[in-house]
Amino acid sequence: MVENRSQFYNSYHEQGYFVIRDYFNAAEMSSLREVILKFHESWKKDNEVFYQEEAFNSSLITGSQYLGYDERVKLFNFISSKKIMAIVDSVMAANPAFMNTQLFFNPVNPLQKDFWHRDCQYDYDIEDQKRVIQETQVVHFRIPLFDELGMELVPGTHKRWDNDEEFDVRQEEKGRISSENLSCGKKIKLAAGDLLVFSADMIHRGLYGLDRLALDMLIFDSEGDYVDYVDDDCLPETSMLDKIDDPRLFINTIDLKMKANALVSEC
Ligand SMILES: O=C(O)CCC(=O)C(=O)O
Repeated sequence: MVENRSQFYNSYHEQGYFVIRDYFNAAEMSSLREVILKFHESWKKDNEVFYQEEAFNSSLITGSQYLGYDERVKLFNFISSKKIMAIVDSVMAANPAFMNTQLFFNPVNPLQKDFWHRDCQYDYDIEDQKRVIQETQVVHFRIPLFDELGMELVPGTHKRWDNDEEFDVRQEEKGRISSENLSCGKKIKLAAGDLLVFSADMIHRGLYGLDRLALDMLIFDSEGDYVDYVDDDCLPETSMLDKIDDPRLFINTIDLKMKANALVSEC
């Protein structure tokens, strides 16, 4: 694992991603699937129109709206399990913090196309996007629950700015559209049990098809200014913390929230 750790670190920092095949065993996958499918079925019922018309993901999976106390504890324990923390620690700085979870599925409308983007483009203008990709990053840990076509990524774009083709396609400039193919796109097919780690700010798109249902965990470096993105309800309740084997990820976020709240009340 020590050798692998430096391989993971190098791949992530040079390419912006890496995949570990068959990382989770059948028992781990079946236990995860049980909790996630319970969430997904309830979420779909509650969001019927959105689901039918345009959705391709849901979020806040660890929140209290669709899962009970024990199911949430189980999910928190999966997210911060030894296996996942070993990978988090191999690619991230000293104090990784939990941001959110998302669940990606196929849109109901078969005409809806998968699209290229950097996550930061929804929050920052162009000049700030250029800055943000050079600073602290948010990392996606993606776990497909069923075999899927996976993701398409443009290696190296977690640290470099777009070329003209990439920019025009993802920003839909000069008559281009974000679902067009990119010449440097690399398709990463994924199977249930694989783990894909990739930078949220690299140019990427999910590939629709097969029985896609993938859990994404978003983790950020505590040095980054991301705590405002965290929904309190997605964090473990205080009474859950001693039921979580290694609650570091959540405690780091809770500490950041407390500091942010203290600053607001000082002003
Ligand atoms: O799978 C998808 O549809 C998109 C995934 C994605 O963009 C992300 O995880 O940030």
